[in-house]
Amino acid sequence: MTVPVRIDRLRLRLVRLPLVAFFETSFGRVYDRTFIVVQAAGDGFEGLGECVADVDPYYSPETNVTAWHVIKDFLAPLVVGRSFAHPRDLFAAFARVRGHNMAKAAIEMAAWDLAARAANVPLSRMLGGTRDEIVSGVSIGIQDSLDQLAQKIETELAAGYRRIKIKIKPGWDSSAVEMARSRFGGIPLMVDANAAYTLEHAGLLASLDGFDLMMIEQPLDYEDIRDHAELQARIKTPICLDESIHAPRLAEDAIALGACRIINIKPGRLGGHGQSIRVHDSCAARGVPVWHGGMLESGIGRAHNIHLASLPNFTLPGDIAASKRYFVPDLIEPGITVSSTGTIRVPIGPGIGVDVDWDRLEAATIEHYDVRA
Ligand code: NPG
Repeated sequence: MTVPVRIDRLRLRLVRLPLVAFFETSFGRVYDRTFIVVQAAGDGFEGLGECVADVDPYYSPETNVTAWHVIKDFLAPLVVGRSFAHPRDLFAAFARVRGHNMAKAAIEMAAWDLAARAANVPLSRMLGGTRDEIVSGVSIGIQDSLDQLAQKIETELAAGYRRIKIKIKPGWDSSAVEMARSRFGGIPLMVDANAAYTLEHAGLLASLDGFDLMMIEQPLDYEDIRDHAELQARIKTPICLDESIHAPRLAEDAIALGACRIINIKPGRLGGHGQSIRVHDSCAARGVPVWHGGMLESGIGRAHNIHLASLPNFTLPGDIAASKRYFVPDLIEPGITVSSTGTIRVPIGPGIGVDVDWDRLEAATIEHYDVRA
């Protein structure tokens, strides 16, 4: 099927928004989020994308500064003034540029939104989505105390979230899991290490087997696929890979090597919706479930994620939660909401199907840059 998309102009905005509450991973603590919003215009329509690169290169090698540079100087010239038979063709058009998936994804996803708006269909339909609501879980950062963690878990369970993910790092692992299990019983529980361990910690990680976790996410370094395979052979808890999987081929290799039994899909990490669908499909063909990660996105990126997570092999609750957990107000109005049973409705309007509050976006913009044909 062709879904023609033409890009006449790109506008980049560097945006900063304060977070409602700090978020701490094994990389450190953040209080606000700085990111790039891409507006892609063509044929009288405009699509939006959000770049998930951060201020620092701790989660991935990209930062806002590298993404801005790569989009402006290398990627934009490859697409502005051009027509494509389908938005998935943008990734191939970027092939000369190595890496920089988050920069590529921001443009590619804006092109999908643009194409879906021009075709007057919800993005989920164009992506191959099959459900009208998704099941939502939360990611709870590292806290100052176990009591604080307990309070957060209690609040999120009361809000209806269907799975709790606890961030762990050496020194904040078994005690946090033990507390969560003893206070909250058999809740759907998982942990995310953000690559904070090495194989030397295999004994400690194996000791988590007793807690019946749904999975342990990215325990080892992002290049250690073989070590993950060795670890998986030594522990019962399924390993889920995130950081390590930045190309469809790596997902196939990791599964073939037994390095993971679950994969986290984030379109920013993979280079956009097209690459994410490839990973989704190859996992489905291999009987490996996927779920949708989160990168503290504003409502723009969050809406994209919801549409993607409506595909059939997203069978586990993801990290896509309500806007109010992150930004009050969000860049979209109304924000994304979660029902009392932990579900989010997939927007049904054209494209990403949410309304940007342009005054808010303008007020949050630090810098902008236009590329025209
Ligand atoms: O709810 O959006 C969310 C956050 C989910 O834990 C989450 N994200 O490692 O997956 C991660 C982590 C993250 C957030 C990583 C921001 C990098 C930046």
